[in-house]
Amino acid sequence: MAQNRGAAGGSQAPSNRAPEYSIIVPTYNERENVAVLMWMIDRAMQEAGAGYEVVFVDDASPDGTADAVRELIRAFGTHRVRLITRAGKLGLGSAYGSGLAHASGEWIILMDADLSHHPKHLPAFIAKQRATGADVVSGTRYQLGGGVAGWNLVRKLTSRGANILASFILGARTSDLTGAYRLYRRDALAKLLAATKSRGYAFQMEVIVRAQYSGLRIEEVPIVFVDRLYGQSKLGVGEYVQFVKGLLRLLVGL
Ligand SMILES: Nc1nc2c(ncn2[C@@H]2O[C@H](COP(=O)(O)OP(=O)(O)O)[C@@H](O)[C@H]2O)c(=O)[nH]1
Ligand SMILES: [Mg+2]
Repeated sequence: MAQNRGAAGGSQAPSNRAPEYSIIVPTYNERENVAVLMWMIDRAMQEAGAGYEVVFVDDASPDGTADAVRELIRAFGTHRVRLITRAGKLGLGSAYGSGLAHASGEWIILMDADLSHHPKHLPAFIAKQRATGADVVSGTRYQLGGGVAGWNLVRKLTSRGANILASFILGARTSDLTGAYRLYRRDALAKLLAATKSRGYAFQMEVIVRAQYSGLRIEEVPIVFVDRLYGQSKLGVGEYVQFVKGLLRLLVGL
């Protein structure tokens, strides 16, 4: 059973076995966030009793995020923290792909670096995956126990509206299509990434809709999304345009 394989806690000696979970964290200018994030991930994964590694994928962040990650490698060890550096800002979709190519876990967790995806939810993802045998466990803001903190009404309505619209148009059964905090069976994620063409928030939507359409088992866990405290979000008008374009393309293409 998965429980037995995941017995390596955070404080135990490094083993040569692959970790059960690889947590891929794309970063662009997250210098202030990565250390706190790593510390909280380590605690959460110990609580879950799960062996893990964190794979940071940094796109030459001008703020020196990569150096902050190198310090974490020194503090936590090369079995716990890995750093993939890329030459420039190449986008989230390909960052997940680069992370996956270097990840050794059987299960892959994708999460943002800015603490919007709180590591305290990790044990719930893992418990759900272990209890149900799901291929994908998706964090949802839109079920009981989930939510958003720090957003104004306009942003809340935009996100909720986009989700309702997209669910209706695409027949999606998942309640949070645009969230990015998810756990995947490794081979499932590889196939989904290879097929997905959208960018921005439409990317997350395309991945989960493709997962549903290809018959993968999807479960959800409620998460509270907290707006970032440090650094800059990528949200802008361009994101909305890309989302609508992505939605239309999925409508005709899937
Ligand atoms: N490697 C990489 N990471 C990125 C890129 N764009 C955003 N990120 C990271 O992806 C995560 C989500 O980005 P964020 O700006 O917080 O998006 P938002 O929360 O939707 O506004 C954060 O960890 C960012 O640092 C990129 O082009 N390359
Ligand atoms: Mg964010």
